[in-house]
Amino acid sequence: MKRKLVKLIELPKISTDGFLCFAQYPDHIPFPIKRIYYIGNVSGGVVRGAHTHKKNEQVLFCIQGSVKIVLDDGYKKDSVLLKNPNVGVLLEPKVWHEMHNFKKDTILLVLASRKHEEEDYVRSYEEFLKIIKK
Ligand code: T46
Repeated sequence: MKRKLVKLIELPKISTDGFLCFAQYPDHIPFPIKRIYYIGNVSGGVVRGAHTHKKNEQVLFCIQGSVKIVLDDGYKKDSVLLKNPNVGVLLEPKVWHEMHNFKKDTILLVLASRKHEEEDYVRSYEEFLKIIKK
């Protein structure tokens, strides 16, 4: 399967005293946003994620610090270091993802297309491979 795994989304970054970034649908985010969440204070060396979603679509922004996002569609892997608050990565459904190399001050902001539903997660890599190869 030949598709680009890392799809970056660049937001406007307005220089004020500091900066101001904004994201709105459909200009920057390709889905109506149903949920936001953010992750911080992650211990060094911890890997988060390690799952895929059946339907939920997301965009990840590292609004402080940096974090490496590893993407895997079952055929190939790619990664991106998020370190600019106005540059995010689109996380499409059925892409296995992991977050590595959190810094002490990293804050990861996630915009999601669906409400939280545990049944949307596939947390077993073997199950993920079965789903994408169907
Ligand atoms: C994802 C990556 C990028 C909720 O109750 N509501 C929520 O909206 C979320 C996101 C999580 N949770 C609960 C579910 C678990 O009991 O929070 C707990 C930790 O979630 P999880 O282990 O899935 O966290 P991460 O950091 O591995 O993954 C998260 C998102 O869950 C996931 O959808 O794509 O960030």
